[in-house]
Amino acid sequence: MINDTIIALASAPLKQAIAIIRVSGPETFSLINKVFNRNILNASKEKYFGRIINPNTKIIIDEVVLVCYYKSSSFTGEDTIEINCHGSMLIVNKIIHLLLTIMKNDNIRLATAGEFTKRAFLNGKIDLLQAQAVNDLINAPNDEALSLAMNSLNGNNSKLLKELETRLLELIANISVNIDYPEYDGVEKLTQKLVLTRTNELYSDLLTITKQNKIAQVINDGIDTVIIGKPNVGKSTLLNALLKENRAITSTIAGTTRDIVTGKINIDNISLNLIDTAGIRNTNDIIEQLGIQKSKQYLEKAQLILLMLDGSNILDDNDMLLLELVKDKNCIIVINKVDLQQKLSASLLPLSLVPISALNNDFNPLIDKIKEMFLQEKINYHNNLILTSTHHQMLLDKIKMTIDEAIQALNNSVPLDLVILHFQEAWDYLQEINGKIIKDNLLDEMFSRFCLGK
Ligand SMILES: Nc1nc2c(ncn2[C@@H]2O[C@H](COP(=O)(O)OP(=O)(O)OP(=O)(O)O)[C@@H](O)[C@H]2O)c(=O)[nH]1
Ligand SMILES: [Mg+2]
Repeated sequence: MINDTIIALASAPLKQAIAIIRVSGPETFSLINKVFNRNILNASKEKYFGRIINPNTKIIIDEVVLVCYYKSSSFTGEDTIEINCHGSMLIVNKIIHLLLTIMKNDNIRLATAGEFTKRAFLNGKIDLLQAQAVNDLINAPNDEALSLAMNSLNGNNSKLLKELETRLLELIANISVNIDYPEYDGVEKLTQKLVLTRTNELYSDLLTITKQNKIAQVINDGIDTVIIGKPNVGKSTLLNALLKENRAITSTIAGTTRDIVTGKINIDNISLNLIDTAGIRNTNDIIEQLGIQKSKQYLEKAQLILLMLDGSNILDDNDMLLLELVKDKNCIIVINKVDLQQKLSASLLPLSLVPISALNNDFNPLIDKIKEMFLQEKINYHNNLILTSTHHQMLLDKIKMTIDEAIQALNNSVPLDLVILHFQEAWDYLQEINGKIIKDNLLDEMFSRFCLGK
């Protein structure tokens, strides 16, 4: 309930120098006033230094600084106080427990994940794209993702969404006028032509936006990358080299890795969600077979496959089997162990090969290749609407589809009063993106991905 007063630890639940407890909602000031040694009810200061005291036992819990935000000046749009206390979880828990129990009021409760941001949205302090940006900002894995989130948080993205809205509205208006005043001869033909030109432009811009969103998704979420190859080619050595730690066991014995091993890396603006797998070969070892089965499952889900071959050996049947397996997939063929004398004959392989030496940390050509594949096009986030939530991207796809249907209809000279229905449908999807049409469960779903206290 929006009338509840909510409480949460906004900093990490760790031992640290200072912890911040956030309180927001109508009872905020009266609640804190009960446990603070100074009266904050009629004051208008922004900061207070004082003590949190249990009024029943008179025991001092901590010395704190209160940062007070009055309704319109707060992030949530409600009365909010941030209690800066000493960063001991024991103190934090005592303060939160006191706040939850002292007024014996059921409307004072712990916040759910993302509830502060949800309130900021419901109270009109930020729109849905900016709310999403708050979460993106916190979770940004690299500099580019940070810039994307900042660009959305500062409202530029919302401005671009509005521009899209205006264009769609103009189209709807144009057609409506035609439908309402059909008496002028030839008006319908004129409108049809004008609307078709504008709709084509809109569609082509939607295509660009979709393309750019795909890149943004890669930047934000990383690329699910699976390393495969027959045993002993150096898959786990590459994983360790990329992660700069000995995460997976490596050895000269074929069949060392039995299960999958994962890790995340950020190199420049590329984030990889790496999965090292059991070497794929024909084997009678049952455990190894299970591992191989798993490797094949991950292969199916991967956005990128690194198929590793051993450059110091000739190709064998196991390699050929793997090459066949990845034929139609998004794959880079990595030739490892280039530090050794090379025996592998490239003539049997596809043209583009990436030579590396995992053992010597010599993998830059691989990173360059990945960048070339995924980040060839730069994101122009000043001019393009970037939607990072999957739900918003799905809505954008629906808009694109609907606009395409409108184009087909216009090309087939379908009467305008039928064509307009497509535009109206697109309009509804757009309203869902900007949060003007709210589907309640979706809102909950979106904010539940946030951290507590945010
Ligand atoms: N000279 C050289 N040796 C390497 C290189 N990469 C890996 N090796 C060696 O090759 C052997 C096998 O490496 P692993 O990383 O365990 O191979 P794997 O592909 O994970 O093998 P499985 O887990 O059995 O499928 C180890 O002795 C590594 O030190 C390399 O670039 N150069
Ligand atoms: Mg291995």
